Amino acid sequence: MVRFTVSTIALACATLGATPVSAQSKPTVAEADAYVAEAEKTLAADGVDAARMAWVSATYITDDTDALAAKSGAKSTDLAVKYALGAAKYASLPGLSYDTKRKLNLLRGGLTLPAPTRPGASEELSTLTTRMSSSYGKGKGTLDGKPINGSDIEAAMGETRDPAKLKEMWVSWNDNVGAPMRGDYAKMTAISNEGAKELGYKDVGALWRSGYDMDPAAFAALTDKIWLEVEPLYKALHTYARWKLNEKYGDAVQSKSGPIRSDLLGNMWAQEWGNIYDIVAPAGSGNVGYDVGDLLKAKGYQPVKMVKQGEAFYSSLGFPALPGTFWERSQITKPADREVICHASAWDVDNVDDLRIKMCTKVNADDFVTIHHELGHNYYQRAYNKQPFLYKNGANDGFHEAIGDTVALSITPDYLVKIGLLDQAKVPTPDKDIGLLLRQAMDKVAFLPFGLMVDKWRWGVFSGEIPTTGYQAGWDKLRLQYQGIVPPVARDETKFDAGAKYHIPAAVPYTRYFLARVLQFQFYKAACDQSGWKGPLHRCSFFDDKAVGTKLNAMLSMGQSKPWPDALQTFTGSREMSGKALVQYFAPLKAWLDVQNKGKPQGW
Ligand code: X8Z
Ligand code: ZN
Repeated sequence: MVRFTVSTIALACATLGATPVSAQSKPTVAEADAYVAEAEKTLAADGVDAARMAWVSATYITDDTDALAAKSGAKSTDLAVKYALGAAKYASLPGLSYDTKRKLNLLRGGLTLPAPTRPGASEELSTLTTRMSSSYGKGKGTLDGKPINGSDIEAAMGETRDPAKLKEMWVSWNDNVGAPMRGDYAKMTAISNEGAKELGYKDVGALWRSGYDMDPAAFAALTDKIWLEVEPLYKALHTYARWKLNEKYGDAVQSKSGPIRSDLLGNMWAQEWGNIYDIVAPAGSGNVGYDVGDLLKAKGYQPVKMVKQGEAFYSSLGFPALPGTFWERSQITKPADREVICHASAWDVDNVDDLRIKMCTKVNADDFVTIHHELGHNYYQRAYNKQPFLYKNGANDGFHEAIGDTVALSITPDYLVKIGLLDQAKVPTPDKDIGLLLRQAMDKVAFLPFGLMVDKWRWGVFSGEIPTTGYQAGWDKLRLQYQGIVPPVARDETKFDAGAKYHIPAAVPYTRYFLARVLQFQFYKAACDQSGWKGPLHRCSFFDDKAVGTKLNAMLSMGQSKPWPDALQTFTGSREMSGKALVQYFAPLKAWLDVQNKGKPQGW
């Protein structure tokens, strides 16, 4: 299964054989050890069946696979909840070994959406989540009045420059996909909150924040602290991008001050803006001069070849080739004859070597990065496959999301020459460094406030601070506050734009991507330092560096066996997650943006 966290499906189902905590006598350390061993064995075995079920339903959506997936999900949740409740009873026992204590905590906090134990609740919860995920997978918007599926509309939002068409796609997607889910989402929230309370958490948001080897409130404060480090950079990019959009589209479409119209940014969710680099590129000589998507197309790359190219990078670091089954079982392109969930994911079906990706790959720059991203999950999964079951996970979920992105930061002009995609004569000269940095910032920096606000919204929904009657207003408020963007048309409480973003119906926590965005720069800088790179950081590619690969593998193979600061220290020497490496990478761009932005309206 997609082992982003120990999810309910990964913790799959079978007979409930856990060692019971005796009602009469106090539990003993030996009983706690046996309980953990039993849980690991049962959950590991049953997780494989659940993962197979989940794979089939995600790659072949029908009413039948929905029904089977819902049933399988409910059984997995029941089993995981049972072990979580049992774990809570042992957790404070004195004299527990380090591993037993850590694993009991992982068992207690490992569910993403817990169901309460009352009869029927897990079935109801699973039916709701399956229905929402499957509706998202089947979702369609329109372009020129004709239906267009999710992966096509995503690509079209990156390529289209006609504001009317952008608006049509944005409104139709959000109206058709998000709005109908509103009722189900409210029910899902209520039931899973009940489940979280039974496990001793205030609500589901509190459960999610508890998975970081630190006090949950301190974790929330850490994310805010990181945001403050990177916010000036985001504000500078926003000011500059708004100016360029105004130059291109005029006041009637994008005003010179205030928020940016979100459908103009080259992405359905305005989360990454790299697709409109052509609009913001520095005039004349500063421009990069190539687009990775165009290079791939010019050289006749097909999706499988793009994945092979990704694999070759990991091989160059010393990681063994992907197994033959990866190529037989992965879904690399969208099947023509059936509905699937196109949103990219990486799977480790047997927790050993049955690695797969599921994508609807397009030959463009976004998907070239996404391939490296997904493969990062797969190589992480394989690196920790000798760990005990409960440690088969990332040091924290941000680590899991950061590995492939770290590798993708190495897709520099010189690397593109090495793999034959770019002619040596077309390598951007040093005077084009600002263009290169700006292209990266449009994806990496633009994402930061989005990466933070998605779970600010969900934390608010789970805590009740954002009421059921205020879902849309709460979403729009955070989009404005953090990203400085507005929808192209007025929204009201019949809408549910949050539901039009995959991770909301699929219940995948999102703070992981915010963490990954800063962690990947920490990892990348460490790798480049290890390789002895002396030039500008953004020109470094650690392709072919076996020593970096060995050190990376040392961190990856730890899985979740130690608190994340230990893992971070293993690779970077530091125990602190921070935005400093990202800020340092973009420092020359920040200085340039500040000059461009002089005298222009700032903020929104
Ligand atoms: O969901 C993903 C990956 C799968 S874990 C494709 N990402 C986030 C998103 O698309 O919203 C990667 C970047 C952020
Ligand atoms: Zn991912």
